Amino acid sequence: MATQEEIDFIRRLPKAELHVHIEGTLEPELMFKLAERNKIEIPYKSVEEVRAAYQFSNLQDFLDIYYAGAGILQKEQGFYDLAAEYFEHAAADGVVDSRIFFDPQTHTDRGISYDAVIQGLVRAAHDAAEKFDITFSYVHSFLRHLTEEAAFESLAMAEPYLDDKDFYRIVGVGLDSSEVGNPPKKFARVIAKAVEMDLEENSIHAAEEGPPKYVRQALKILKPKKADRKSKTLKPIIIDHGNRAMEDPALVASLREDGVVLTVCPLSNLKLRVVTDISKHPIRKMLDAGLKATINSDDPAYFGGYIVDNFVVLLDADEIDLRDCVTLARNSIEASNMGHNRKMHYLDVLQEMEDSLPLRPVAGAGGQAPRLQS
Ligand code: ES4
Ligand code: ZN
Repeated sequence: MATQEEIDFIRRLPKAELHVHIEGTLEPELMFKLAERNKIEIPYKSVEEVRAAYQFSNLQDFLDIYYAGAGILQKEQGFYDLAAEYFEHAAADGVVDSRIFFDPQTHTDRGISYDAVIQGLVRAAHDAAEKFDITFSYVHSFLRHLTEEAAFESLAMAEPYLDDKDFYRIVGVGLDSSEVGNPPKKFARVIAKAVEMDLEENSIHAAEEGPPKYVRQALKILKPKKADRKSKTLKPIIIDHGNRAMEDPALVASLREDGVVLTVCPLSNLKLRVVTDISKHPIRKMLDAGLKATINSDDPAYFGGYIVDNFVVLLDADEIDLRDCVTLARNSIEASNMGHNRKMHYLDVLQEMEDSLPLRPVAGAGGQAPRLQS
């Protein structure tokens, strides 16, 4: 098991969280509070009963419960409270920048205005930025089980908020929800439209449950066109999850060559049975293949932990050591969209923290990976 000192070390690592769904941060306690405030009946008697219901056998199983939970969010203040609680957790875990997905269609399809959603989320983010050392951006995600047309309609709702980028910080679009049968190419045109609207920091959930070819499709959609590549500073290509890409060696090679960032979510993978056992998690293979993996919490209220817990579950299983933790944190800071000086500062901090660690044993010497004692 990880020692307290090791957990503290991970917590102190400056980290960017690149993959968290704000609706997935709805803790049962807040669920009850909002249900009472909005006079909504929920089919559970207690917080414990809700937590006990969070047993999933696959992604769809989870999504059904997740969308039902999100139905409790009704007003701007609810979205504020939701995000405010997330930022408290994130800051306590050493997150210095959050790239947050939100699912507008989940709310607008039941009559909640886009304005209520985004104003609540953004107000909480600015309050958090004042209170903590944290910056943020929002990613407008499309539900891939719905139609392309619905995604176009949803994208149009974001338009009034795109001019004030400093305030709203909607920086890109995402693609989430039921993956198998809803390949990235279904949304190629709407993502191209988003790019025309200057939404460029896009990412696609791919090969969480779906086949490696979905990652190939996603790369085709996300790769900047040659003309754009020259004129603009290069942003990394981001694939959310990407687990099953590891089944395809040629794909792994191209992910490495293009420096594609993978936003990996270990507790999510365990809870949704993407892996049967943490020792079967692809993170080790990803790191050994030189891929830019990062660690993220996905839906922390549903999967049993925030970002530090996601590092710790891998450390506990000896899939990674503390030097890997530094690498993973460094990958996240490098991939984040924070300002240059801020980025350089955190990279310096990470270097110092890495230098403070005991050296790894020489390969073949039979030594154990270094641990920190408490
Ligand atoms: C999600 Cl874990 C996961 N996968 C796909 N879509 C999602 N939306 C929220 N969590
Ligand atoms: Zn996700």
